[in-house]
Amino acid sequence: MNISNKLCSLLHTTESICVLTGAGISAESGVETFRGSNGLWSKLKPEELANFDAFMRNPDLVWEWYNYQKKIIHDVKPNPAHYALAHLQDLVKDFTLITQNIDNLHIRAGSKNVLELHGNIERSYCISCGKSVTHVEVTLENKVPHCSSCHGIIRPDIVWFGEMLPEGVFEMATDAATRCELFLSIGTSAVVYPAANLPLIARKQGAYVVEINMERTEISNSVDETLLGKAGEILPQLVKMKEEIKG
Ligand code: BV8
Ligand code: ZN
Repeated sequence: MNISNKLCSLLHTTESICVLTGAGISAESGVETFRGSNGLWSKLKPEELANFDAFMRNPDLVWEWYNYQKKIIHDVKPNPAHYALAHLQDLVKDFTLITQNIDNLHIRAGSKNVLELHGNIERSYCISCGKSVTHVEVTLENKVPHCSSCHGIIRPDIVWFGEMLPEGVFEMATDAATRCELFLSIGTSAVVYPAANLPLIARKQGAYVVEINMERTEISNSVDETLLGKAGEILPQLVKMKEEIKG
């Protein structure tokens, strides 16, 4: 894999790395992406599923959709890309991992203090009293779980289109993007905001921004370097370089 001298020397020296991941980092685990040729959204329309009104109109359908995603996620494992980032965290003093993914695979790979911009499929909460629920009983007949305290409807703890990101999470992500020396944008088409702003915020303050993706994206013209290829192949090589330097 050929990388620029600049990236090579940064890997030597930097102690401040910020990473943004998208669905592409989980693709090699067998989790479908959203916007690729056979992506999830090519079959289903996000506006019909991933928004609050759609949920209130048809909670059964939305729970069916998330249970389908949950089943896939329970059957897969983190891949070398997830493990490489978990290892990189131990090699760098100031390391922040920000993910748009809801699949919990970074946490399962051992990453700590992950900033989950769009929530996590393993968590749910009651829309009436806000009670957080980790494991919902969704039976065939009653597809929509109800709160044991107030009997309100329970929803997935996932940020839908038009919803605010979790309190404080985007602010911490922005802080990390603003102070890092090296920013890695991995496996994201960079079309969803405000997440897609983060690489641009990093670039604006002078970080070296590297995109690791299977294809060029909306931000390819605004980053310093694009490494085209699979995250599961590229990341272990980059982390190995960092490790050799650390000795
Ligand atoms: C908000 C949860 C503030 C559901 C998701 C017009 C213009 C700009 C913005 C907007 C607009 N209209 C509305 C908006 C705002 C909207 C938005 O950005 N819309 C876009 C789509 C136009 N954003 C919001 O609504 C956000 N909230 O703005 O709140 C607010 C609130 C109220 C009023 C005013 C303001 C909330 C966004 C959260 C949406 N929720 N998901 C669910 O997941 O079920 S977004 C969804 O897309 C996923 O979370 C996913 O993470 C995210 C981004 O997708 P990617 O991760 O990038 O995945 P994708 O498939 O697109 O790309 C994968 C890439 O990987 C590809 O490039 C592929 O080539 C590559 N790849 C594949 N394999 C590999 C690989 N790369 C490396 N290795 C491989 N092996
Ligand atoms: Zn409740």
